[in-house]
Amino acid sequence: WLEALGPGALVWRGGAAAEAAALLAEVQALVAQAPFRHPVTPGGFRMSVAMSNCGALGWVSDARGYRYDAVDPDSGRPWPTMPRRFGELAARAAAQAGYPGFAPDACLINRYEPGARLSLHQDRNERDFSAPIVSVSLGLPAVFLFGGGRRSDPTTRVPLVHGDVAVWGGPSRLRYHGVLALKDGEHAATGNCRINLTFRRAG
Ligand code: MD3
Ligand code: FE
Repeated sequence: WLEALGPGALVWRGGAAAEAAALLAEVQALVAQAPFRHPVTPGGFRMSVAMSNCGALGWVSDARGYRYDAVDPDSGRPWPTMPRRFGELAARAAAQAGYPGFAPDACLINRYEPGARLSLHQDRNERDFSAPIVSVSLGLPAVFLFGGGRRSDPTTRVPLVHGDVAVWGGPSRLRYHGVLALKDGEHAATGNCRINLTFRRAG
């Protein structure tokens, strides 16, 4: 079922549950080619979330800044191809939310281990903010923080569990957001971590 979060933003509860195992098998194959790493922010901090990418473009961060790049800086090779199943799920979710024709060219794969968090930020490295962002949660549950147009705006807490698919577009596309520190736990599908797939039109 669909749960509205705000203008242009909703969660499709359980939207990926039926194919979660297949998605995680794809993740395993992808990170064999482009292993998880902890990016360093331009300010010099090691991120607690481990990341990889697939698709034509991947999100990278280093001392020079945040950007999308076609090449994995750790290997010098292009990012692995986005599995067909990934793009189709993202497009299906976006269409249900009122964004037909979503064709993501970037999939960021985030791995949260207990204690890992993502502080409040905006996603603004993409070229075109008219495309939504679709995110798929797998494994351990997390608490998502959904803010407003300014960092100081109040936030609401949204629980995201295994199989949930969220779509953020339109007036919500540039809202501040983050993820609270992951609680320790064990999930049958992922063990002691949460995997989040974030689909974007970046180029
Ligand atoms: C709301 N990832 O990678 S995805 C990120 O769970 C990121 O790994 C989180 O934020 C995660 O940048 C949350 C959900 C998300 C992504 C983009 C948004 C929510 C958003 C953009 C605007 C508003
Ligand atoms: Fe984000």
